[in-house]
Amino acid sequence: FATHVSYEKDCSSITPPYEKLLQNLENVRKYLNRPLTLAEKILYSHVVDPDSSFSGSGRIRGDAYLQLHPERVAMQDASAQMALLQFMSASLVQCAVPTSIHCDHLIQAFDGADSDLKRSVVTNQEVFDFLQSAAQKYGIEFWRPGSGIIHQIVLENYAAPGMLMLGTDSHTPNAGGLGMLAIGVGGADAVDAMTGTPWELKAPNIIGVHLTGKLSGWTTPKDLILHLAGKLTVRGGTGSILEYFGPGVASQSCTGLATIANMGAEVGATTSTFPYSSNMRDYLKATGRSAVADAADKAAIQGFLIADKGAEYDEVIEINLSDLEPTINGPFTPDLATPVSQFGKFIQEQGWQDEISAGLIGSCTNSSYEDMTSVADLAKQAKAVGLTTKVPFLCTPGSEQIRATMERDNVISTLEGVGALVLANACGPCIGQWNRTDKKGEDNAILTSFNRNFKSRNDGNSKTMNFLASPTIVTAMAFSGKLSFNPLTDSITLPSGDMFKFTPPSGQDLPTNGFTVGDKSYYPAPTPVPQPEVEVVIKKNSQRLEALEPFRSHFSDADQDLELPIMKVLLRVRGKCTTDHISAAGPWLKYKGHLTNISENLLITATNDEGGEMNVAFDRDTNTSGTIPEIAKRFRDREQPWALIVDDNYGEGSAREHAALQPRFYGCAMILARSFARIHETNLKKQGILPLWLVDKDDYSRIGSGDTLETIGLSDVFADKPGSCIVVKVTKRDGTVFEIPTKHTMSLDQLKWLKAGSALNHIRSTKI
Ligand code: MIC
Ligand code: SF4
Repeated sequence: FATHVSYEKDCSSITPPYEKLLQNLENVRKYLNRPLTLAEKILYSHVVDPDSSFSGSGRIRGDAYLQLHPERVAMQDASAQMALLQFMSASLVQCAVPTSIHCDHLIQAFDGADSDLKRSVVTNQEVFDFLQSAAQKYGIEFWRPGSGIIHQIVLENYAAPGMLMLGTDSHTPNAGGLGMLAIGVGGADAVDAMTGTPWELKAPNIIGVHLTGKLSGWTTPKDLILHLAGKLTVRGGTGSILEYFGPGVASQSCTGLATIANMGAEVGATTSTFPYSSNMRDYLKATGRSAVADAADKAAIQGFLIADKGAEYDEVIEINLSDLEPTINGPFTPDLATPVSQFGKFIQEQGWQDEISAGLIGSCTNSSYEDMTSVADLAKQAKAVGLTTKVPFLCTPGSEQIRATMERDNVISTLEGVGALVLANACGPCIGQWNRTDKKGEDNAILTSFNRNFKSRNDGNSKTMNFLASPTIVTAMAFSGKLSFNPLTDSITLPSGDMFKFTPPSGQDLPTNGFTVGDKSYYPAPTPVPQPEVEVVIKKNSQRLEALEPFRSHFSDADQDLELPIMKVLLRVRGKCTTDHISAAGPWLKYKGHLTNISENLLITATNDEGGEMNVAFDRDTNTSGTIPEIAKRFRDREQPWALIVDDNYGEGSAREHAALQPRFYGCAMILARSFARIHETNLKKQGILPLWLVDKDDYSRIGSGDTLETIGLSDVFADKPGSCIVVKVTKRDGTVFEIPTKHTMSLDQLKWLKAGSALNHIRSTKI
């Protein structure tokens, strides 16, 4: 249908340099004489020096380290603080690439958009002042509190087919909905791009996801990714890009593709992308970027925005969209997938209560116009028979543009008419900023259309079972109040005794009357000019912000002994340990810019495998125990370097670099894992912690707290001796000694960070 274009943006700084990228790609093709996948084309065309990266004879995917030039950086208010504190210590006058800051994570959800926003601005004033002054000084686009969630704003304003972007948040891949590569990283990686230092990435493998068939009825793009998460598990995408292809792509709306790409983070994928489609073009036009659409059309004709014929994937997953049904994932992990038709039985088998205590829709994952109009369709059907939602029903629009368009098109009034509470355009309950007053400490179940459902995430209550579903399933369930309700087959009994059954929801992917931008004051100037005279505001004695002291190198004489100092094991962590376990969010979000204060939460929800208790560590030197931060601090005060022994997929979840900064701050030098999550492993390296993989996963249980660890062979790795590897010598408390083999993934550049004490120390030494 025709979409009214309500405005047109200045696209000069947001159109990818297609001609240059195509030229680079020609250069790359000289070396790689084979058809390339779409993701390879985008990635390799951003390599700084194709001659040195591709001229060798080795494998690229899964092996080669690529030095890349991303075109843009986006940061949210929680992670931007550390990123900027690090950027500032590089002493540059401006950012090397266009960069934006988005105030979204720090906004609380108490009683509704207006008052929540006002209150949050007051309580976080000093942080927002800091971010805004840094933005002015370095020429960064600053999106004020209330403007919306980073990923929604990026999709609406900055994303473009074929672009390479970094964001300091794990759901940055959301922008892949526009056929680009958007990668979630820690702040220190963003600083690479912001300082013009090539950003390094091990070339990912490419998993092809072949889509056939068509979604229909209640099944949405969210169900596709919930289903895929069940298949791949939270580790299945590690080290890989998910590249979707096949006839099923073209029928998806651009925002639907963004939902799928968003949750690629939940399976550990580096990012997700899709071939350029007419729906992407329509979305670009509807969001005021016709110039980008025209340029992308041309680049597509030149073959840039699709895979080459015959391109090979490392693995292909087949999904027939016609076979999918709505899916509900959880609780406590995003990969426990149950089709809605089986869900009632699943709940019964587990012996869980059948009651829902709240329904939450929106967030960066699911707040498109299509999502909101589909939900409004259900609300209208329910209203017509006199129903309101049975449980609190909260809605967080993804941006001011979405909110204002919803308001103009009566979507908000429709939702409010059935009992919804519309919250500020921000992360809110998705990141534990939900001031929930009921169910404290009680067993209960909530349904959300968000992307992540680790324990305690939304309301701080570890007994809240949190299930993920599409916005329409969440809504239908909120009307029924029961987990066992299947809206495809079941009816709700009305007070009159009549039965009411929803007809499948229908939404509209783009508004017929165009988007309305809403409050224009939220928009920053398109290319702000750096103002070096501006002073970055850090209040004296602030409890929220603290300048960063460089970490000391582990090596006292860097030219002599390049083994790590002798370490004690602080703790062996049991099972799932996400970045939420390592550095909790919720009330701690306020200390994101203050390393000393936030470090008080180190691993407080991690389980000690020796004894099975949460937040307990043993100090074997004094035969005492304490909380994990207490004992870690003791080690630091004794100047005793320490190590952690951890389980599979350590550091799963977010891009939160605090999860690496905090242990380093207390003196951690090495982490031995059964396996690591990608972003977190890089974050550790950046901050000067050596991540090592256990070759034999059973060695995990042979090492315990108080044991002494020494590296053997690290100096050979530094010297790049062929075949070198790192062995860890373990001395048990009873004096028994044995050695265990490990694997490392350090590139030569990353070794320089370890030697210098952190990547930033290294950058600083090269920029001076
Ligand atoms: C999340 O969804 O977990 C967050 C909060 O957005 C994090 C970022 C952070 O902790 O700063 C993420 O996904 O990276
Ligand atoms: Fe915000 Fe939640 Fe999206 Fe993270 S996942 S960016 S907390 S809305």
